[in-house]
Amino acid sequence: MRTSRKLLPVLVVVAALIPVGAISAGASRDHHRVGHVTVPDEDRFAPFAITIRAGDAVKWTNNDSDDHTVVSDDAFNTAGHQGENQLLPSGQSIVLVFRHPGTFVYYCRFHAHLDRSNQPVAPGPDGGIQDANGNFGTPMSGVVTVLPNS
Ligand SMILES: [Cu+2]
Repeated sequence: MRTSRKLLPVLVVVAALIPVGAISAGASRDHHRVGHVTVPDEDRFAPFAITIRAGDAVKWTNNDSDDHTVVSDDAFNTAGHQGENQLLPSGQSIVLVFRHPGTFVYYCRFHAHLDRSNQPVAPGPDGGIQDANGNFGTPMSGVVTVLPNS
């Protein structure tokens, strides 16, 4: 206890000598910006494509009454998070931080599946939602582009 009381004035002086710029640079390294993707009250990700910088995060929020998922399409992913397979329950959010540049292609496994070329395709009559024109819609998928943090 006596030792720490003696050290306190020294620590205050040391802290005062650290340039303000060094403190804010350290703080900004931990504070990443967040890009937002929502599921509106229908089976799609909005926006479909989002661009962020390395070190930023993407937050998916499900505003639909149904549960959805965020599943990595590993054939195309170069931005990390290979094997990602997360439930995105109704009314909830998930966050992924992207540490390096590349692309993160993803889909919802409840409302799309991958064809032989690893492209997300609509589930069709076995689970798709048919519109008035008889179409099963756009497969529920999206892409995150991560640019270098320069
Ligand atoms: Cu879905």
